Amino acid sequence: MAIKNAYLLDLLARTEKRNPGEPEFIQAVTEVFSTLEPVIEKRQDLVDAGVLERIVEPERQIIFRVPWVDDNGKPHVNRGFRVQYNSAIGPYKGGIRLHPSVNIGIIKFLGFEQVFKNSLTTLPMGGGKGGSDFDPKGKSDNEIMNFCQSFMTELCRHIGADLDVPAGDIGTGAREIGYMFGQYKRIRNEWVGVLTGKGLNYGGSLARKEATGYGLCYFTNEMLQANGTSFEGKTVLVSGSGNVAIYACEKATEYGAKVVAMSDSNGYIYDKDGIDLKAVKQIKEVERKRIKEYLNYRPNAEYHEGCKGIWTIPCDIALPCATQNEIDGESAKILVKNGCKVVSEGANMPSTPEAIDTYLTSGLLYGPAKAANAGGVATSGLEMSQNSIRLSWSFEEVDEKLHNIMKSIFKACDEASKEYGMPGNYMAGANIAGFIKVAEAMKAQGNV
Ligand code: NDP
Ligand code: 2IT
Repeated sequence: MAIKNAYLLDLLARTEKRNPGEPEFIQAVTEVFSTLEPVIEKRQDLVDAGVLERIVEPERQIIFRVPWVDDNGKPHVNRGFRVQYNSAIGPYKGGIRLHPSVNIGIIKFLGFEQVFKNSLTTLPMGGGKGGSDFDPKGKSDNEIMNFCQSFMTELCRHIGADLDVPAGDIGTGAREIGYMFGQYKRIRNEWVGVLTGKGLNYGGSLARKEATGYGLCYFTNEMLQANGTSFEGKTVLVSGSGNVAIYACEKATEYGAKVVAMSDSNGYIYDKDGIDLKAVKQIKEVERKRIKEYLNYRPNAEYHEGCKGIWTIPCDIALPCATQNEIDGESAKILVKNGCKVVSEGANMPSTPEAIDTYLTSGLLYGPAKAANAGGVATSGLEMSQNSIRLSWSFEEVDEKLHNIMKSIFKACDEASKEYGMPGNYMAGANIAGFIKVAEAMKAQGNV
């Protein structure tokens, strides 16, 4: 969607100039701005309070050296990041990404998205994100531990249970959170809920592991039902085969859909009879191997090199759950040509602007990431609550709360899209609903 408003265009140009070499950050800001025009026309008070100028500038950005030693005694140096983006409605909250592609622009875009996402969850959480260009692939447990301890040795000065609460993201799961939590506790000499996604026997929440994927399907189910359809009997593509992808596949299958493809950064599997999720869990969660191993379990399935090809498989519903910009304009057009009617995002910003334009002009149901994948951080919020009251809730209790949160997120997106004259454009609805709550809190707290 093109931006026409002169004020927004000018601020976007200034933001681009101040953040050179950060295309993903500019992409995320541009998308949000493209939907805010009707809001700033109605809410001059928010413009006058300088909210937009402040919202494109993170409150604090921390960059640090992470030295560690591999199993052969060789020293390595990575770069660590924490962007404490916005604390208007609660402590900074957001994951830690460990992937060689990580740089300040990637972490800043993720932090920016997190602000609006966390606002949509209905829970009191600000937005932040962190990570490192460390590549966990092929590393031993000992090397992962050395890295995580070094990373936390610096990070622990900047976070806290009421200040900034990191969690998992790409490359950071229960193992990494465990090592980071141990190091925090050792240095600070306090046991507090400073990280979420912890193990179940030391303060983790039931259903956190499943939450992003389940939440994605809960949100998508609401969107489907509001438009007179359902998951039942639909053919679904799920990209990725990590935490989000696995539990999206599980819940979509429970809802009566058939997931026929999954992927990793090397290639994708196509199983026309429906993915055997037990095999995927064994390969990915237990053995930490590549998705092509799937053929050892299901010899009739196909494996293809390269990740883009997954979007050429005919489907009704696409659930991108791997990484940013994984669906470009060309892939979006192929999806539409093959009959895809729904794209709902488990990953953060998985669709390029050209892809989003294709969804909107082709009349697809489009569930944008900051609404559709908010179930993970929402359940992290529930983990924080449980840590604070020193109790643990049952799986059913957490799952029910998650389900209700996802319903309310869909309702907020739907209502905002209608109120601001773009009915059915849930991207606009999510941006607007997420923005207004944060913007009002910022205005109320003065120019800080
Ligand atoms: P995982 O590390 O568990 O899994 C990531 C998956 O995506 C892997 O299959 C990985 O393949 C694939 N992938 C990663 N980078 C690329 C790439 N550059 N190209 C192709 N495939 C890639 O991460 P998560 O499942 O936790 O995260 C997936 C997405 O969901 C991310 O965008 C994340 O920000 C988002 N998200 C995660 C939440 C969570 O709670 N974990 C919450 C909300 C959003 P390979 O193994 O080959 O690298
Ligand atoms: O992108 C995300 O929302 C996450 N990686 C989860 C963050 C969290 O704090 O649980």
